[in-house]
Amino acid sequence: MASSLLLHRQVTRPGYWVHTGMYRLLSHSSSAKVVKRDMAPFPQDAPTVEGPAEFSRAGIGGFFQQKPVLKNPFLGDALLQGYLRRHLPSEAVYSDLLVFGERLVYEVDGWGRECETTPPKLVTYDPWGCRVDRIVTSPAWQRMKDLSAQEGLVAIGYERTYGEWSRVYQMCKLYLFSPSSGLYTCPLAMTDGAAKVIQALGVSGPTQEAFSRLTSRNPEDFWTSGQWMTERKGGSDVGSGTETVALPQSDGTYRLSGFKWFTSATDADMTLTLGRVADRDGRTTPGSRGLSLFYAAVRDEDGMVQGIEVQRLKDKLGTRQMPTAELLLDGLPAYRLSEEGRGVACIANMLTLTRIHNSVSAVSGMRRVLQLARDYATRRSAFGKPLKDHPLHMQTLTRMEVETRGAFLLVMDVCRLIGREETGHASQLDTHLLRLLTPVAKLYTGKQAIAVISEGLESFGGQGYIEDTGLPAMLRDAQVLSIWEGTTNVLSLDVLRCIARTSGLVLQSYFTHTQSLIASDFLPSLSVAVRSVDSALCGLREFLQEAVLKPPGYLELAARDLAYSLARIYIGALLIDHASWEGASQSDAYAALR
Ligand code: MFK
Repeated sequence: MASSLLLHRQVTRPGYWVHTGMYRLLSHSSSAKVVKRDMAPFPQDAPTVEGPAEFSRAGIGGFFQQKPVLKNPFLGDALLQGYLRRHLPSEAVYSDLLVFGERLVYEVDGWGRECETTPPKLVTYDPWGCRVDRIVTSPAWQRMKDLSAQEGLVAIGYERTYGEWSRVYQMCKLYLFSPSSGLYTCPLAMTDGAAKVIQALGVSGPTQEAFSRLTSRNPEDFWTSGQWMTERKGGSDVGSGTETVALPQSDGTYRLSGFKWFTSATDADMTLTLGRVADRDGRTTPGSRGLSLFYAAVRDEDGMVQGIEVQRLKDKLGTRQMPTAELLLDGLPAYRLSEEGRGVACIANMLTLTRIHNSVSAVSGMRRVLQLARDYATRRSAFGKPLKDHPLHMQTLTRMEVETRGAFLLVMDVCRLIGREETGHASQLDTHLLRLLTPVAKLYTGKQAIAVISEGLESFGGQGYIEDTGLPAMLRDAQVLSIWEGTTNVLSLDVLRCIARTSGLVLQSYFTHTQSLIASDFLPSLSVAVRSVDSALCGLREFLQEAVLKPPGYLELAARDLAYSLARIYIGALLIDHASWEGASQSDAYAALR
């Protein structure tokens, strides 16, 4: 009654005649009769004052907010350009990334959305009842595969045209690609990891073809690889959780039987996986020492899965563009690649590389949301002026920028280190740093990506929460970055493990190198930042000296904080180092000071 009165009162005010119709609808609702406008003599009922035309009938008002516009992500990234000018000043690289940036905007980004809106499906049976277990992906997902080959997104890392900087080049390209890729960077990470494992073990026999396909630029030949490590009992604890058994065959191959609980991008052509070789009596060795590494082709020549049943596709918070499946391995033909019992040690190469890819994706997500938020700040006005003129809003974006810059420099430094290692240029210090900083970068950027992207969504107000803007998917997809390829805690413990295994040498290298980054000729204006990093380094050293005297378990509890400190101090040093370069900009100096 009260609402009817209110509505009735409103019709007397200009511009609200439409409520007359609503009033009629409400007052007739008890008899379940809907009064249609064309049935009711609407003009007679309506007040004589006409409302603004723009709010009449089908009109919904004249204001429409301009959406944020994606521009060439390479051109919009001053730090990336500066970093390359400093370390890899190649005309060819510059122009490749420039052209690729255009392609991303005008072609690929739309495919990425299509991957999200057309998620993969599992077809278990054909119309005639035959079991087929076919994973059907969107045409856009297929195009991503072709594009990945054409653009050399894996190949660049193996062609090594730019020597020790080839990985940096490859990862810069992936960094541009990732937010538009519809998560295709996931299969590429595993593909790259598989190629690296195969190369490290020596390309021969069945892996010869695999290696050339994984690193091919020809879409016809290009293969992707899976990385099936996770079983129901073991996500992080691979050593005790892996139940898959490998039965030796008379021809030297194996048949794998087991259940893989998470297999990402399961439409892959091949996979690397772990299993336990059974002896003649069917016995296996428990724990990590019983695990061996296997290579398997996923499909036969007719394109049918062989020795595999796809149980179901996972229903996930994010990464919906990509099929993640539960697989029953039922006699999957496989080749053993590692020595027996050396599975974890051999797949570690894959873990290193996929963790680097993960870090690249994390920082690229931060950069993308920032680019969009910054563009939006020029298009959206509130309280009488564009968002870009609101100091608090811009301060928030600036904080995101500093975080993103720091993460970028950390990740690129790890890419630099792996490039040096792969080309035989790595010193002992580089090798130590690579081992220590890979988990540090992965865990730190994975968490920061979630924080920065979440903040980024907020900068669009309610629109950041609206599904078909494409923005919520960014946050959903970021959430996985701190989970897969080792959770934050597992990686924090990996940091402790590598410190222990090297008797602290990785830390020694860390201190030496970080100190050298801030000890080189820095600008006088950066002295505050230098002092700050220097004192944090001293604090960290003191903490570690005390920690080793504490009871066992103390460091384990501190592992996450330790890893974060390692990340933040190193980032501080990298920002100072970059800002001290002769070609640095004012923004570089500002970021270092922040
Ligand atoms: C866009 C990016 C997309 C990324 C792709 C995502 C696709 C998703 C696919 C997956 O999620 S696959 C599942 C990923 N699973 C994990 O990451 C497992 C996390 N758990 C761990 O990392 C554990 O720390 C680990 C399984 C490695 C522990 O196993 P163990 O057997 O207890 O390891 P242990 O005994 O410490 O080391 C065994 C050997 O491996 C040692 O070599 P040696 O025997 O020669 O001494 C270690 O040095 C070596 N190793 C272990 N971790 C290593 C490593 N080497 C280098 N780096 C590491 N991180």
